[in-house]
Amino acid sequence: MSLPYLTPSIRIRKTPFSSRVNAAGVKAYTVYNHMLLPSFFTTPEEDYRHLKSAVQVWDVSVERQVEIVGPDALRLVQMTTPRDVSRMQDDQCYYVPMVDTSGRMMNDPVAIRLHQNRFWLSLADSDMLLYCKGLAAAADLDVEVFEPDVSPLAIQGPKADELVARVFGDDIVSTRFFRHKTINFQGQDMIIARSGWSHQGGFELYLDGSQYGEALWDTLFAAGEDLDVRAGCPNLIERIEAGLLSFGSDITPAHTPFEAGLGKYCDLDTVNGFLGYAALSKLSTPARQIRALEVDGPPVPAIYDSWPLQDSEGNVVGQISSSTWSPDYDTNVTIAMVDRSHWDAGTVLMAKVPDADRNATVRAGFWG
Ligand code: THG
Repeated sequence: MSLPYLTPSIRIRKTPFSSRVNAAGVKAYTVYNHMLLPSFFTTPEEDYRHLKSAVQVWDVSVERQVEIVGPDALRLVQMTTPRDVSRMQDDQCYYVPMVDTSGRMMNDPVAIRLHQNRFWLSLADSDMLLYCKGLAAAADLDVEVFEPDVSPLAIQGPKADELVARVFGDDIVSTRFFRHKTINFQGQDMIIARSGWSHQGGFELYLDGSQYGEALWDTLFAAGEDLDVRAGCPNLIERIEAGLLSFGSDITPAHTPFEAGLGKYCDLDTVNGFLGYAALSKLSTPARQIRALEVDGPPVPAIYDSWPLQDSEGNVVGQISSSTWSPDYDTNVTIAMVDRSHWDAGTVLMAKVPDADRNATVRAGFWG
């Protein structure tokens, strides 16, 4: 595979783990929240095989945190999301759509409640720090809003529990899905949650202090040598199979959370103080929505621009936004936005793949 170069620059931020990621032989990077995110280490296929059978350590520092702390912290978080965060426990994480006053998606972070008056928003790729600072200033809220020196490191794969047990103990392994506990590393407390951008199981450890990054990385690799622990990263194939949406690709500021398939995180009956409430209430019946589609034929080429989906008369009724060959399901797996008229499972559409027109069948759900 030949790839275009990414020119390094000071503007593109390094992470506390970059020296170790480079030493591990990263083959390609992308940029996310103005920071380097590894794309693959061997090939996407080999990374995928290994992720599904062993354990990987992922530098996901790009999941930058917006910290919101102070008496109005809950109020500010609630202004940004239709998910009701009022009953969130202080060891809890919520997947939350962040939605503007026109009812459109701005981001889809993991919100983490650390204390009653202290939250992190673990961002996808858009500048929500600026939005949150703007709201706090305009509404004269009693909060501080800033990006802390916190960088998530994900530990993912079927052997993630074993690795975490060895390094941090069985009590940490007992953490439930989307709950967090506190570990201590070299005298520094850090949050660890059972979460992560794969369906292979595992944890996200929120490195608290860049100066501990390399030592933390080395500790995990030393403890996991016989588990074949390797450097990894969010994997294109596995995340499409799992139906994990990528903000900026599958969902954009053009879409409502209902179109994004995130209606189950919109608590319009109970939410109080969400700024997009009036607009979003009028948009609760989507005209198009995220779907999993299977595309016929040999492995599809890499996708750089979305591929139109047409009906039998040639009308455009949707767009494929993510696409790849799946070795395990022996087909091309894709994520698309499809019009209501054509979104029922079993509907066959024509995908305008750059190399050929191909049949694409709407599925009832994702693969993994
Ligand atoms: N972890 C953390 N921060 C993140 C991500 C992450 N920031 C960027 C990006 N990923 C945000 N987007 C998502 C998308 C999906 C999920 C998490 C973050 C996710 N979804 C579960 C699923 O679909 O299986 C459901 C979660 C739930 O229902 O509670 O985990 O990965 N820290």
